[in-house]
Amino acid sequence: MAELKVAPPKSWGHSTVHTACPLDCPDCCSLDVTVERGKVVKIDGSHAAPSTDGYICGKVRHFDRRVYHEDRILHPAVRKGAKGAGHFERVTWDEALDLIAERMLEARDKFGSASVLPYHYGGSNGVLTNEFTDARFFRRFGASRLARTVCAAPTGAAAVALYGRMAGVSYDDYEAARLIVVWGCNPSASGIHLVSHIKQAQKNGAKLVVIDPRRTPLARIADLYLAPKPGTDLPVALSLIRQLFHRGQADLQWLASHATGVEELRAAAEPWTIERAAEESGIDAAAMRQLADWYGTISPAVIRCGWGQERNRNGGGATMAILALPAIAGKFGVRGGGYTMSNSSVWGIQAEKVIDVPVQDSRLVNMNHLGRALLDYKDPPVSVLFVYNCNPVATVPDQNRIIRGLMREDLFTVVHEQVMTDTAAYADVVLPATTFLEHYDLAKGYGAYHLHLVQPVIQPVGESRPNHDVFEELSVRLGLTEETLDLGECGALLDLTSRLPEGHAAAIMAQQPVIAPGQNNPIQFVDVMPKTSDQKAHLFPAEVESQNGLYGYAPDPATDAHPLALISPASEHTVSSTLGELRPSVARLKISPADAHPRAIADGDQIRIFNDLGEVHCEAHVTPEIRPGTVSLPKGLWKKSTLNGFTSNALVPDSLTDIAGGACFNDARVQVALLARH
Ligand SMILES: Nc1nc2c(c(=O)[nH]1)N[C@H]1C(S)=C(S)[C@@H](COP(=O)(O)OP(=O)(O)OC[C@H]3O[C@@H](n4cnc5c(=O)[nH]c(N)nc54)[C@H](O)[C@@H]3O)O[C@H]1N2
Ligand SMILES: Nc1nc2c(c(=O)[nH]1)N[C@H]1C(S)=C(S)[C@@H](COP(=O)(O)OP(=O)(O)OC[C@H]3O[C@@H](n4cnc5c(=O)[nH]c(N)nc54)[C@H](O)[C@@H]3O)O[C@H]1N2
Ligand code: SF4
Ligand SMILES: [Mo]
Repeated sequence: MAELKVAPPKSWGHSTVHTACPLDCPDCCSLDVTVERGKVVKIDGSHAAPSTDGYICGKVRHFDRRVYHEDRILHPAVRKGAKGAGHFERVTWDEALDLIAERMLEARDKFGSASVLPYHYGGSNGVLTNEFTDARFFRRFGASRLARTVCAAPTGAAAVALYGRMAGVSYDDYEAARLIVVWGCNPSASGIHLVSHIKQAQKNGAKLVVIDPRRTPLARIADLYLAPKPGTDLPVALSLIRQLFHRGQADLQWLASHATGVEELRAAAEPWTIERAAEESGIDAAAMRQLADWYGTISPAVIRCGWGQERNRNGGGATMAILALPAIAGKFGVRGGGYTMSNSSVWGIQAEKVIDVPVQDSRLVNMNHLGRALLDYKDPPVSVLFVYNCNPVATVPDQNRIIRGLMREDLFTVVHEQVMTDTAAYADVVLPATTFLEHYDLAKGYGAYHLHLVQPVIQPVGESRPNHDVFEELSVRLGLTEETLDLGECGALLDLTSRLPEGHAAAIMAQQPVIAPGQNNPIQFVDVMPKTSDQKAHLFPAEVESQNGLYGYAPDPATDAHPLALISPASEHTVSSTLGELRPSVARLKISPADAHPRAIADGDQIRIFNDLGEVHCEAHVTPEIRPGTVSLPKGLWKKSTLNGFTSNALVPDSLTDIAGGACFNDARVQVALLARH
């Protein structure tokens, strides 16, 4: 492997630095960042990655507001005063790290090393800041393991089971489709670079179908819009499958040679007539028949499957049934035909090689059960909680239980963060973290097929440090390692990318985004095959454990007291809760006129949303853009964005999805009432 050294940009005067956006977004944009006298003055999209096409979202264009925000954590600090009050006193890095090392050793002596719980999700979602030196550190220590299930657990399990995570249809190939089905996905907020290709396909004559309880921007321009009750996609998809078989539109010949489990899936779909699925989902039966008709007759047809349909008790089965559709209808094998789910695994990056410590057999904690883990787990109790890359008070189910857990006087909480989040306020020690404009990372798209080098464009703000510095230093302090990895050197970076041909690794280091080898614009079942044992689609993967039985349906959890389904989808203002500090005003609950009028709620009124788990006070946005029976609050709100300091997750149960232990954000069932007139 070539010896390459990554150096920070030489000139800290006026310069434009090429880098990439690693945030949790499918698009993985290439960026040009302008720096003047060491400060970021402009962030823009570049043309280095074709899919970026020179433009980026507003969130990252203004990311400098986070970098220099008054809530930015500038130095390590220890708690002064009550937990959660947010009062801290500055200490040095040495003092902070010594204290953390001391408390970890104390916890190990008293309760065993599994009493330390690392708690993290994507953070900036880069390859080096995530499941890397952090994993090495916690494995060496023998800490509890975390099942990272807050997102994409059911969709990931479904995609693995059916197709071994086959690479998906690329964004630009949507222009070749004649029928596009956008299912549980809102790319206008969550991955904007797909939208222009969908619009171009429409200009080329393609039909667009959107399946979403909310009228999203794409739903507004769709040829057919289906608004299911949240959590009912499984019957909808199964009824389409049934209809395809009954109308002779299942591609039996293709299925015979490329799929297994066909008869079992057919049997599972058989009870779901269009009428019964329409009744269960609240969709008009004629609209469902229209979709079945189009999907049975129009090719190429592509499904953009998102994550909206996974976040409920049926999320895994629903995603499996949706992903089975292109196989049943014989949609693979042509450009613009098939599906796109997540492309996150196409790189085959092997961080394990560098981590070099096997996964320990220690206690496994499902991250959706954080509140329970903190309050109820006894053997051993959670004594040290180490939060990084995550803001669980804002983003994880059952907010009240989590807060009660974080208030435990005998819990020692470390939070490594960029800004003073709602979670950091409960820390015993806060450590300042760099942003992606201040450290090295590798960014890989999970929609776009790009892998880029992320490099520091400015010096770390304040005393902030990247994750690997913190974990490597702590490893040394705890006597777990002698040698530390310097990510300014290329070694670790290149090792991670060593599955790439050498030229590609060198290109990445030279700031050229690299496209997944052999997987740019793949035609499914031609250029890429399922990564299953026999390269076939496994339509009834019996090894999958489902709480409902495979393709089994669990009914709506609504009650008379809490009849409304609360969803909390991605908004264009934040990435999960990242940038939530910049949200200026009180959040608004989308509620349909049909639900608002009987409750005497008018647009702009102050309202309470409540169930047995909690209560949120905010304002009403009365709009026909949400289906009756469903209400919607933005995902990722901070406490300051509501009137009483609680957000959607205060109303979300910590029940788990049918498959893979995922979060059931959209199984929150609530009542809404007037609080005060506008
Ligand atoms: N701007 C922005 N971009 C983001 C993010 C963000 O927070 N903000 N988050 C990033 C992350 S972490 C992820 S995982 C992705 C998520 O990307 P998406 O999947 O596009 O986002 P979601 O908002 O979770 O869900 C998509 C849609 O599903 C709908 N929905 C909710 N429940 C159901 C249901 O039961 N059935 C159906 N059919 N639809 C339903 C919602 O109304 C929403 O419009 O986006 C990423 N990109
Ligand atoms: N109600 C509801 N809740 C949801 C969802 C929903 O649909 N509804 N969606 C869920 C989804 S899809 C996801 S992916 C999760 C995400 O939930 P989280 O993992 O909590 O994601 P973020 O809110 O983006 O918080 C990440 C934090 O990491 C910090 N960070 C970023 N980079 C670094 C770094 O390099 N080092 C360190 N130490 N910290 C860093 C950021 O400042 C940020 O505060 O939220 C989930 N929460
Ligand atoms: S968040 Fe997504 S759209 Fe915005 S710059 Fe990053 S990759 Fe691009
Ligand atoms: Mo996510």
